[in-house]
Amino acid sequence: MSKINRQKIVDSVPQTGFFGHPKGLSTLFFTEFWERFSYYGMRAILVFYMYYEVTKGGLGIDKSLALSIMSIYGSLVYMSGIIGGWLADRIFGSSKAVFYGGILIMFGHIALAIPGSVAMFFVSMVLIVLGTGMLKPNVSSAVGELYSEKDERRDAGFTIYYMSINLGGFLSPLIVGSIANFHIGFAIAAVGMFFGLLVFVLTKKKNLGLVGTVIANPLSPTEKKKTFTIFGLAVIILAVLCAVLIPKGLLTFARFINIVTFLGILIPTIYFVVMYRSPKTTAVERSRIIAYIPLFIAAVMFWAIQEQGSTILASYADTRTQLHFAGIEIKPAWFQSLNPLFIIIFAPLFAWIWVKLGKRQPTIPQKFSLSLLFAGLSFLVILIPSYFGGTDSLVSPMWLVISYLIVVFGELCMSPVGLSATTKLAPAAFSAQTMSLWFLASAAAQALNAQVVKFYTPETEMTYFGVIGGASIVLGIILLVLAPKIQGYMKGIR
Ligand code: C3H
Repeated sequence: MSKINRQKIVDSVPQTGFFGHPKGLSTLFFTEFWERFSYYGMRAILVFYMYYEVTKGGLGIDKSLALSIMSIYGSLVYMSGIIGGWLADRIFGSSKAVFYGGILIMFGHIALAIPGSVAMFFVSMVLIVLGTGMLKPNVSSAVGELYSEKDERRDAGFTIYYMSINLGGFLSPLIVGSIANFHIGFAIAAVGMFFGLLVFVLTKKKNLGLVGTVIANPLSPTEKKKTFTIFGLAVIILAVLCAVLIPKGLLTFARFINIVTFLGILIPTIYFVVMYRSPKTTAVERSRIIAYIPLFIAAVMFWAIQEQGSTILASYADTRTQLHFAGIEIKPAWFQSLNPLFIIIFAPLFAWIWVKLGKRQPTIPQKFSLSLLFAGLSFLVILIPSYFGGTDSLVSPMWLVISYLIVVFGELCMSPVGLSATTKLAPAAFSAQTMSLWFLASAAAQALNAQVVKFYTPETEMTYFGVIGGASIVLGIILLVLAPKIQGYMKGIR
């Protein structure tokens, strides 16, 4: 997008009206709040819906398979952001992408709300994966469009926006998780997305001005024709392959999970190779790409542990934790609210610490290393009750609370730093795709989790948490040792 276009967009937005920020931030805040409310509300009960027996209202899927499906689901949601970003950049602009994405998501939740079968579950999964891929990266980039390049409120704007994500992620597991019937829970998620769409449609004209309406790099009519032909052919080939391979038993759940894991690793690798070898990438930028690789690997390790909060730890909450505590009956889904609650409480503290430390604050690689140490500790701490009480008796919910708290310290060293590091380290010719690259770390992490979670059973619990937690700590230490070297490769970026 040209500089003139950028300024024109900024000028079309009322520059105050939401906590001293552009008014458009309120539209994006509430749209994302409701989208995350629906997504995380759904995810808080989905794992239980999959593995609970049919008599208890579930689908009766094998637990280990259910945990893998949760992971590939999460991975695909982040991978599809590449398609969503592309559609916005080249065909209809981010505003329309957000709207269409929201519609797909709402129908995805409606599909789950209808008591049905495993088939309905997969229809919903496709709708939500595509819808979120269209909505999420485009709402995030719209936040960036609200501010001029020199506007100092930009970082604070992103922090407010991060709060909307976590406010949605905090409230919905409490509400959706308290409903005894899964389908009513999913219906609440659908209503949430409906409110998000309503906010977006009713306020965008007044608050967002031209934001999201400019197509950054539109396809020419010939390119459009070619793209639609390729896309149509790809859909037909995929449909035929599924129609042939599924009945013959050649495309099973397990194989599909393996394919997604493979893609989760392949796609970011291709991104790196293409960026590194591109003639548009300068020597300094090549050095920064080298620096970004260990940071990306660290991010994959971190998100692999953090995301197990909604799979392995959710199952741990359901089957290994005392759910009657201090006279209250705790719903297992409520534990999903802990991470966002701690983020809301501690994000301002971390922001304050970094400002206070100023130039003495840890470097980007050091912060990434810290986040791995915290992530590792969050798994090791769960070994304590098993070590002293064995894996047969139920443990106090406090252990999970402590684990979720520790991982949040890591998240606050990684998540806000990661996005800004990505934008700073990316070669100029690829700057538009940096948001997708960062989300791909999450996609790769969950693609790997789809394989890793298969090793979790109550019997293997201690080895499972010990090995993964230990691996994260070892990687964190290696990163700490390499930090000065990585910093050198970053060529002046801090
Ligand atoms: O969703 C995002 O864009 C980024 N994720 C976050 O901000 C997380 N802190 C959300 S917490 C979690 C993924 C969902 C909570 O309902 C739970 C992790 C255990």
